[in-house]
Amino acid sequence: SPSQQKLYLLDYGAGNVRSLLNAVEKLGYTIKHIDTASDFDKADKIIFPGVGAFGYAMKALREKGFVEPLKKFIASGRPLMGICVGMQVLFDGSDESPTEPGLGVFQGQARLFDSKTKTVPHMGWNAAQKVFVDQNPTANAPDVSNDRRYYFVHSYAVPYSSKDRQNEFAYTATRYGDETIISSIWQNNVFATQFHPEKSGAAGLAALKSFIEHDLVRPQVPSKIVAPENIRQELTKRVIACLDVRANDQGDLVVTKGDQYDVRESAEKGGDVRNLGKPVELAKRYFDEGADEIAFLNITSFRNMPFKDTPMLEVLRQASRSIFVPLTIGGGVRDIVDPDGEHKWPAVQVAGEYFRSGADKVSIGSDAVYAAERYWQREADGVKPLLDGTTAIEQIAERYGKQAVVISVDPRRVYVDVDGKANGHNVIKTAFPGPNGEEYCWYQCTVKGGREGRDIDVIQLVTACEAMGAGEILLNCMDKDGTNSGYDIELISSVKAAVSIPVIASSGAGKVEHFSEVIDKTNVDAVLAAGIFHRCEVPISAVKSHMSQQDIPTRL
Ligand code: 1PR
Repeated sequence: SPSQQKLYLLDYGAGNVRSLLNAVEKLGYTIKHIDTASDFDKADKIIFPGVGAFGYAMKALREKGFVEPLKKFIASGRPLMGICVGMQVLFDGSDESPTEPGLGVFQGQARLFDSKTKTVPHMGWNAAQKVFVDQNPTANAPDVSNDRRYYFVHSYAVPYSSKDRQNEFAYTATRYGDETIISSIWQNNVFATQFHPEKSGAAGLAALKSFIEHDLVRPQVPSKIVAPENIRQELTKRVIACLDVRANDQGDLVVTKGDQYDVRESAEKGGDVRNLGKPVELAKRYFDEGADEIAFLNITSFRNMPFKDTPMLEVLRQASRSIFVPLTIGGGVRDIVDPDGEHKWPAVQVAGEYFRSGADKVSIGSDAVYAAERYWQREADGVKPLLDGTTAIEQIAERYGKQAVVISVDPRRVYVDVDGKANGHNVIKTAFPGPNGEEYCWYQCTVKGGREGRDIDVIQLVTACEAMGAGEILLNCMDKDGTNSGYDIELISSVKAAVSIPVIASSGAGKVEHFSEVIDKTNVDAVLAAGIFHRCEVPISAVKSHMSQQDIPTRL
């Protein structure tokens, strides 16, 4: 019976496996870790997660002596489920790491998506469509349904082609822009998904459950294979709930919300930090209400305590136990030193602690601004190579994959009289003139929660961060934050045009129409709001039904 079988997790130290453990527990099962090569013999079933870079995964497997035992396990006919990079490494290789061959269980090569025609990484909720019409349907098939949406996040994928006989192991395919990829495979005792079931809400839990509870051994080769052109494009626009977290004056951890970054009540009202609820409780509510992702921004980053004691680690541990959509954590992701002055935490280790506690992505604010300043300085000085691998962005992306690195930008408008470059900054003509009738502006980047402006504009920042390997831009706007007056379309359009990584629109949402407006006018990849969700003014479900009425693809 499923409850007696010995289920193992093949953890080789990459990214967030806590979500997977939590998902298995949520389904009522326990799972052990494979620690040594001999553990493979004890396992009845193995789940092989993968987060991060292909080369890192293969290297880690090799160094742990897991390559041969894993191949032997697969050959033995016992069920294996691979996830994301855990699926890709089953193939011959990936263009991501040309010198590091894959396990070669399946023929095929993971290729980089074409970023000239679309946003890369492919990030968000998409369909996984069955690619064959099974003449002998079996109850023991992986529970993946054409009608549901699954969470994908990856830059490389194995292309799907119905002509290729080798693709007979494909189970589902997914369309992303002009490309169709294999989104899950199923052959004999191996089932693997490119999407993350542990991050795909109820749909993902169902897929995982079917693997745990059945022996998913694929019967005879299928009959009719669906052509790639018949796989529909289904990627949705994500709706993200954002929680700014800090300690209030009583020392309690609260979700707060600023008005143009000022999180305190007015002096008449006592001047306290605005308290809009408890972080884990509120996040859970947003998951239940259908948020596609949740972000926690630790806005004061608790500088006066050892990093291991930062309450955000516990917030993540608790939140990830009952929330099965991606979690982002930001605030204080940089090299830090504990108050004892001894214990040093390089940014990549800070991020690692967050991932192990349940985060899927980290967001970097101030540190990204400093890194971008150094980047442009090197460029001006003609230093080669331009990238030296020392920044937090590069190191976290290298270790955990670029999809795990979000840049949180806190820009504000600076009005100028003239077109062209203002002190070398990218200037736009604005439909909303400044206080003295200025018709042009640029967006200045700030650090330290908006308290300090720097001599770098938002376009310089995002392009440098993209070059360093960032995977996504969370684009706030200090002028719009908390105003409920709508997103800054001019800002968002200019950033969206400057990068090919996903952009999240943030700051200013006040009603459902603001969400559809920013998507229609800027083609932004995701929309984020805070205040209106916290104050229950507009529920997430209302945003989504409005989007779907406007024919904007959304996960309902
Ligand atoms: O610099 O890497 O330590 O990161 C600090 C992080 O904390 C940054 O991501 C920065 O944006 C955030 N932060 C710092 N101070 C504040 C503040 O409000 N005083 N919050 C702050 C940023 C903006 C968004 C907000 C949207 C939507 N708040 O988080 O959720 O503007 O709000 P709305 O829908 O209510 O308009 P580092």
